[in-house]
Amino acid sequence: MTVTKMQGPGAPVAAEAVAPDSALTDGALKRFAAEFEPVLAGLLQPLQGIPRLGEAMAYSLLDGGKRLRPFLLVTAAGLYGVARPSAMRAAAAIEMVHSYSLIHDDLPCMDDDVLRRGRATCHVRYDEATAVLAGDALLTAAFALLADPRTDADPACRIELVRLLSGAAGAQGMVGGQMLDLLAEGEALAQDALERLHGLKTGAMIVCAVECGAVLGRAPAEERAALCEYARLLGLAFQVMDDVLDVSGTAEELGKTPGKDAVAEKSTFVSLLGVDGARAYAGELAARAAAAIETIGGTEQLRAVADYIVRRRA
Ligand code: GRG
Repeated sequence: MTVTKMQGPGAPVAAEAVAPDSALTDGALKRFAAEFEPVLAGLLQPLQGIPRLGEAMAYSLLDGGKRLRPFLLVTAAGLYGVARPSAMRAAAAIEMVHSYSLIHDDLPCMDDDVLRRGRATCHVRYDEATAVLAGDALLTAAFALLADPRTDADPACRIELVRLLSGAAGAQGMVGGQMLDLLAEGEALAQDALERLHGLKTGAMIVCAVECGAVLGRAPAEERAALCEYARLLGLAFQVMDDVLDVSGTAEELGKTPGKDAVAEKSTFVSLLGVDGARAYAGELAARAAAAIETIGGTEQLRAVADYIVRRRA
């Protein structure tokens, strides 16, 4: 990827900060998803005893999605040599919370969508009550996974993981961001307000994924902080590109309904900056994200994710 020097606020960023090979990440993500799938299915299996509920949980959790947050967690943990089964369990917890948020976001009382990951949303395939319960069950299962000694032998580490996930998922994170998003429908938001909203709604869980990897790895404090800053910028770049794809992608490419932001009269990075401006901003953010971890050894793969984020088509 050719990265232009950033135009906006913040320090200038060297183009070399971004690892060049975005195909590497595409292939690596797909390989990771294939390895992650049976782990996720195995962890879900004991929770599937209740008819319909278990099916709906599996329908929404398995066989789909980019698995970006789990990939980030496992890759960050890998920097510090964390045992893969431990990292995979924490990654499964993050993906369960992500999956719950998508189920609830698609409900008629929220985004009212019928298409997710290229197929019917959970409430369309089952019914609203089942979708609410499947989301609730995935959310609560995530914390049980993190609290289990098989995730990490040290209770202090497990408590820290639980603290991070509850913070990122709740009122001071994703749920708070979702509320701001609902309140903002029909309102013209300034860029700083839009960034705050998305920092909570989308960014908090991305930061949480990377930080959980650092916590499992007992990363030194300054490296943990740098990884969090990388993830914050990455999360924002991800959201800016989500807005771009909402106006430029097709339902077939995205696996979800495009054009919904305009219908809901939402402020987006595209409405504020235009499509080209938003793309350029996402590129700047990705370069800054990569630069934040440039001095940490072994971070090529994480830096390549920043490139992938701005090139993704779904
Ligand atoms: C309902 C509590 C609650 C929260 C909803 C995450 C969220 C908050 C809403 C999802 C709606 C949305 C389109 C958000 C923008 C960015 C985002 C989180 C996209 C979906 O994540 P991907 O692209 O999805 O990683 P996959 O399918 O790849 O897992």
